Amino acid sequence: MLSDHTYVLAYVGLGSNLLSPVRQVRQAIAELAQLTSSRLLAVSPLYRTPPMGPAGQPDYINAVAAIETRLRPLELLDGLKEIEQAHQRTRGPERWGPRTLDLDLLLFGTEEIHNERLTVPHAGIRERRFVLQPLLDIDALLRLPDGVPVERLLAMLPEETLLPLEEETVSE
Ligand code: ATP
Ligand code: 5RX
Ligand code: CA
Ligand code: CA
Repeated sequence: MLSDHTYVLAYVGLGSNLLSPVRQVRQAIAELAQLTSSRLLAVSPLYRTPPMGPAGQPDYINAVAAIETRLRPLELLDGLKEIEQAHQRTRGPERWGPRTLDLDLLLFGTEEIHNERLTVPHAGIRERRFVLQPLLDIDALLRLPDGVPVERLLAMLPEETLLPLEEETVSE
């Protein structure tokens, strides 16, 4: 199936900073593995990261998952939003406030998508170490649709190391 061109390799960013974030992210990974017409291929290590954007909220747990999918981009987005809802994601008064679970569609093959509901590659991808480092962990040679290596984007960010929570093993 890996060679079936009707499958697209998509990358999903996971983030949580409320109600046991590690548990939220682990559970979300299990739910991503159950997405229809899709297969979970790889998961990065989990990282504990200081909040970017609004300060004064808890640290985040961030990770990235690679998924092979036959869903179209908006169908995949709907699936991600369903999983967020299953985690009681609520919206406070403030933009970018703390959340139980955030699932962002980072990359969808080499497609560039710009519509009302979806911007792919994700609009923040180039500036966020907590996204770029786990992408690099999964594929050290990964490039964005414009051809820029993720490795190069990481090198351009201000020096700061992300420490993985622990090594995640694939087999049990
Ligand atoms: P950011 O997108 O900067 O990380 P956020 O994750 O807090 O911020 P949300 O409130 O979760 O933003 O999402 C708002 C809307 O963004 C969603 O309802 C969705 O329609 C839209 N959106 C656009 N592009 C994407 C994408 N690539 N992945 C997920 N949602 C997206
Ligand atoms: C807004 C991200 C402004 C960066 C956002 C996360 C900037 C976060 C996350 C961490 C947000 C979107 N911080 N902040 N992890 N999401 N560490 O997932 S809100 Cl500059
Ligand atoms: Ca986000
Ligand atoms: Ca989001």
